[in-house]
Amino acid sequence: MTCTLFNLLLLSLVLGVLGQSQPSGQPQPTSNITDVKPPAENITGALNELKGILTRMESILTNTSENTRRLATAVLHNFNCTEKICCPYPYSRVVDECFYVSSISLNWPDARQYCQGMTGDLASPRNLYGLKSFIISTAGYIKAILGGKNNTPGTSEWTWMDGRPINSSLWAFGEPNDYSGTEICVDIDTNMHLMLNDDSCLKIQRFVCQYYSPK
Ligand SMILES: [Ca+2]
Repeated sequence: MTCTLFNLLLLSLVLGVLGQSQPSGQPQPTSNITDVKPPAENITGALNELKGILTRMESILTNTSENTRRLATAVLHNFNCTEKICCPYPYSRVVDECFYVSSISLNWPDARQYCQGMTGDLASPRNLYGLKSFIISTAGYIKAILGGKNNTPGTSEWTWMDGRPINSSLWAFGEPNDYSGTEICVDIDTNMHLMLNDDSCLKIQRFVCQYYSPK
């Protein structure tokens, strides 16, 4: 009897608990859709994922830009070019200039005509030591005509073909000396550290042409 009473009390207690935890069978009110809000952790996760995507895209674009730059540099180098100038055959690129060292020998006026026939002129190097190194590596230690001249003999107004004054620190020791009294044309002696010399325009020598890209 005692056991039966205990069982009844236990059953009542369970039913009471179930009655509190579950709805009474009446339909629950439906929430308005505008009241539905995504959990904050989902928004944070989506933003982090988007941030990761943007970071990867930025990395891809950066690598693409760098690879494009390297490709352009390689193409320019392959075609004997820099960003400033391309050197068509038979010119060679020396720093940012294009030079050709002749195998034949001519006097200064004929050498200039030869260079102009190659869409160039006698060399007016901005990087004289670069040109000197190029001459030595391709032709050895030689003397060669350059595009420098004194258009007003008897003065020190030495200029390159492009009109720039010739730097006086580049003359060889004792030059220009106008030794023959007719030395108004410039040549280079690659044996010398200071390498420029005034010489007769009629002296037959090898020469250096320079190419100028069309403007
Ligand atoms: Ca001289």
